[in-house]
Order: sequence, then structure tokens, then C-alpha cells
Amino acid sequence: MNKNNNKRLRGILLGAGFVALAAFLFTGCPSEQRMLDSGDAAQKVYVAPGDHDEFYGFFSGGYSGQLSVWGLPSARMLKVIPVFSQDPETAYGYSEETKPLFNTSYGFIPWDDSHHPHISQTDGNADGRWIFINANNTPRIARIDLETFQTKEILELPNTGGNHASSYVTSNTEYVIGATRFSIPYEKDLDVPIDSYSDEFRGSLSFIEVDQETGMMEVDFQIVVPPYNYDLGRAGKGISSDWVFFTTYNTEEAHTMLEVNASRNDKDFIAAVNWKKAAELVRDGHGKTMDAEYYHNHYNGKKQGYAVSEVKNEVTVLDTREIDENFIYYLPTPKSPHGVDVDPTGEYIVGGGKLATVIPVHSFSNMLEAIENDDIDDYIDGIPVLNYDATIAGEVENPGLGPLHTEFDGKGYAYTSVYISSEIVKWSLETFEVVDRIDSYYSIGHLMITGGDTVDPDAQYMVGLTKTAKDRYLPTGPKQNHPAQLYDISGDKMELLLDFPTIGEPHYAQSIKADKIVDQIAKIYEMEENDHPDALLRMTENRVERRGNDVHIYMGATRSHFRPDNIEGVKLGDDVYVHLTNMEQEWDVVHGIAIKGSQSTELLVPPGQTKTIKWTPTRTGIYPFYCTAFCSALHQEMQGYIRVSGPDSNVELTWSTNE
Ligand SMILES: [Cu+2]
Repeated sequence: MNKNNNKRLRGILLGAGFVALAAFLFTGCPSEQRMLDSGDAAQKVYVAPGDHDEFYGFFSGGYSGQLSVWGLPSARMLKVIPVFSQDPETAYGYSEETKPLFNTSYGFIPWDDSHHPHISQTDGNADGRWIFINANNTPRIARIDLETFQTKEILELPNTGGNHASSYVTSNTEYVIGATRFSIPYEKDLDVPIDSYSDEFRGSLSFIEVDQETGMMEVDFQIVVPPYNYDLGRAGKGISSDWVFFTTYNTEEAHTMLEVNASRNDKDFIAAVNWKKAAELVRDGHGKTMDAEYYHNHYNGKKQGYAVSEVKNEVTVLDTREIDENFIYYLPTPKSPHGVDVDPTGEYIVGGGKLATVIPVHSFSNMLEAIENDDIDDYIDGIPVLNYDATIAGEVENPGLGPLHTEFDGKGYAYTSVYISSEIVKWSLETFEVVDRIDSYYSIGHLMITGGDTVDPDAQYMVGLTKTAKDRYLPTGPKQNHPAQLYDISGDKMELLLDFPTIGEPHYAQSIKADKIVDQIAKIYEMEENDHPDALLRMTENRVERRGNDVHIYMGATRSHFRPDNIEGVKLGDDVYVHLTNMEQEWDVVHGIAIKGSQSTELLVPPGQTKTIKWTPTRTGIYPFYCTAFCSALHQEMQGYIRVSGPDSNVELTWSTNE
């Protein structure tokens, strides 16, 4: 049915330079559309009304800047967690509590491009404490707690031009790692000609320490590296858990027309970093302190209240050109590698080369042996380049065109997404031979196996995150939403179960078995624990206070009224702060407030929480406000008025609720 379309699309996607190669690759490997008999597939994804899914799936939003939560296998969308973009639905980024989360050294940035979520780990297994996700554009990392599904913290990264190789955790969440996508002038605000690239530009790899109690992040150190593009990363596991790996491309050090100029070298690198050793070098005083400016925005611990912004002014860096000891090695890897993925045992480090004709598989033990034997071809800025043949365990031949990302089932097989030929190939970690392949619709980027990137994948389902939907759904104008595809990987053959459209550009995803976290999830914000400085702890304390030109309204909401609901004495020129506390202590009973003419958004307040909106009236008159959440049968009656008078008016500040 769609096979011909897929072929046509494939034809379009193949650039002229790839055609000959493609012809070679596709001869003898016709990939077949394979879907379970639709009755079987429907049964495998069917979750009856009222029943719960087996897995939580967390999909990054790409250019939406958010993280969406899906039930798998049903593919029911459960929630969108706002992270790097303002969200009118929840007032995230509009409320006074959350606005500081968007502060950066470039000012208030209400959008970003969120790419790679990663669940915190203990002993290499997803532990469900937090999920981290990167902002690619204005480099940042966010932490979301998986008790309230709320973004708690956003940390900016200095010396970073595009935080793409992020945010991956080490096996015990000691560090979240990141790396600059674009090399940039390393000294702060250095104004230099772009063609001084090789002299003035540098790359940086970031190691962000995570406080095990609170989850709070702190840039521990950065490593200054040659001016290449650093694309993706992964931490080691098991035997390799003291190491992290990053892919590079543009070892040509091009700064223009990278499409051509960064594709000349036959091999680029995977950078293997012994983070334990690097951290030791920092502790022993081998780092240097550099000026920097970056923001650390966070709520204090688990509590409510206003997020605060701290400005940091320096960062510790290790420069490979200045340190004699080796703590980073380059593994030559063909050709413009994109993904780097470590298998559940920690032994295999798999590169995915956008332009490579094979999938190179490095062996961690071979790598250690090569280091031991000084099997070194070259040094670049003090970084030993290990011999390719010495570290490589095998090459997967005939992997399709444009292999990108690999995940593992823990049963000896790897699954690699292949962008240009739009397919997924399954191959053996024993023989390095392809054993199965299946079409993806269309142009797959990342893929995710349930429990993926852990030492113990659940390996029941695989999700393909594809880039174009074309004819898969009813048309919605020139742009279709990006789709995901769900595959059954429990048997020998991959089987397509389901297609579903997603939000934004789901770039990478993570999943965790629901029963691992379901008991920790909060049902309400406990009123007794509400430490918000502007909370209304008892309804009787509702009030309005004037402080100069600021008017603070302390308002409570309960089914089906606000207190107070009649306010007079606000004047033009005042800034009005509405602090709304939802007094309910019952799961999922939400209230909201919207004020006519308010310049931002509504507030939506979950039970037991306090949120604040700032409003500057622009005209005199009567301003109605109402509850935006359908909270009860008398929801429509949940309303009130604010009277705004002229700047010189002598209307007294009063508030009331029929008293
Ligand atoms: Cu209401």
C-alpha cells in the first residue's frame, strides 16, 4: 500500500552523490513492509478504557521545546511537560514563579529546541527520579522531577555553541554530560574574524555534577578540545562506566559550506573520555579558572515558590594542550559519525556515520589494550588518536544508507536507524551481520527501545521517530505533524504495530516501565507543605495589599468561587499581581483564572499550589475575571470583577466576597 510511496520518497531523498552508492546498497537487500495482521497488531496495542499502559514514553518536542508523555503501547498522549518554551496552557514561562527559569546570559529566552531526554540512572538502570533534557539553541540543560512532572531547574552551559550532544547521564547519575555542537571562540565574547577558526575557535565538553539528594546540577568542569563539531554522546555502562563517548565531525575544521567541506576526511572521531580521571585531575588542581557568564535557574529543592536565577561568573576547564596526563582519546570512526551508542554490557561502542558505508563497532577492551600498548597513530592537541584496527571489533556491512542511531535489546541484538534509506536494521552483536530490516515511514532519526540505553532494556517495543508523515494520515495542509511508529521487537522479526502523529519534532525518547514510578507520583500539592511566600494558607486570609504602585491580590479558589471576587481601588499605572492558591486537596481538581485584557496568559493551578500572574491594566473600567478550568457544575458562576480607576482617583482599595 505505501511501499511505492516510500520508494518514491527514498528516491527524492537520495542526493546525487549517493545514487551510485545507494544502487549498490539496495541491490540484494530489498526491505519489505512488514506489519502484523492488523487484528493482531490492534490487539497488541489495545489498552481497554480505564486500563493503564505498561510504559511511560517521554518524547522530546524538538522545535516545540517541550517534553511530551505518552502511554505505550497504546500511544495515548498523557501530558505535555513545558520545559524550554512558554506554555499558555499552564502559564509556564508566563507566571511569576516560572519566568526566572527562562533567564540566560542573553536575556529572557522563551523558546528552545529540545532534543535528548535521559532518565536518571542507578547502576545503569533507569531509576525514575528525574529526567534531563537539553536545549540545543541557547545551550541549556533542564531537570524535570518525576514526582510532579514539573521542570525544576534549568542550567545554561558556557563556552557552548549548540548543546546537541546532551543530556546523557552516567550510570549513577554522577554527571550529566554535554558537548558543543559548534566550536566557537573560547574566551568570552571574543570578537574575531570567522576565518580565524582554526586558531581562535575551540570545542568544549561539559561535565555537570548532580546532587544525589536534590538533583541540583552544577557545572563541575569542561574539557577544551580541538575545534570540531561534537554531535552526540553517551556514557559507558558496566565495565566502561568510568568513561563517556562523544562523536565528532568536521575534523576538517571547516567554517563554511560544511555540507561539502566537512565531508572530505575518510574518518572523524569518537572522543572517549575517562571522566573519573578528568574529575581527579580537576580535584588535584590541574584545571584553570576561566571567566564565563551563565545562569542557573531553579526552585529550591522540592518545594514550591518562585524560581530564582543565580549568575555564575567562572568555570573550571581542563585544556588537553596543557596537561601531560591522558584522559581523553580519539577513536577514528568513518565518516561524519552522528550517533554513538554503548551496548548494555558496556563493551561495544557503536558509531552511526551519516556518510559511512558500514556501522563501525569499537570494543572497549580493545580500546584499553590499544592504550596499554601505545597503539597510537597521532596526537592532536595532546589527544592520542588510537589505531582504528586496534580498537575496532567489527564493521556491520550493508547497513543501508545513512545509519544514525543504535539501541539494544539486551539479547545480543542491535537496532540501527537508517535515515536516507528510511529503514531500521537489526544486527547481531556476535557476528556483526544484519539479520532483519524493516521500512520506516519516512526518514527515521532516532529510535528508542523500551528501557533503552540501560544495562537491562525491556526490549518489548521499539519506537521509530520519523521526520516526515507524507501520506500516512489525513492531510493537514502543507505541513503534517511528525509521526512515530511503534514496533514489536519481542520476536525474531521486527513488526510494525502502530503509527501515530506526535508534537513538534520528537527527536529522541526514553521510556520506563510504569510500575517503576507510578507509586511515587504526587496526587496533590500538600497544603501543609505549601512554602510559597505568597500562598493563601487559609481562605479567610484572602486580601489585597498595596505597596506603592504594586497591588498584590491574595486570592483563593475552591469549587465554585474565588475569594475575593470584587476588588476596587486599582489605578491606572499600577502593576497588579494576582497570587492564586487552589485550596482543593483532591486529585485533579484544577482551577484557573483569566483577566480581560491581561497581557500574558491565564493561570492554571493544580490542587494545593500557588501561582502568580502580573497584569498591568491599560484602561479604566470594570475587568471581569473567571475560572478557566471546568471545575464543577457551577464553573460558569466562578467569576468576579476588578474595578480600575484613573491614576488620581480616590477610590479606596477594597475587596469582598458578599461579606
Ligand atoms: Cu474553577
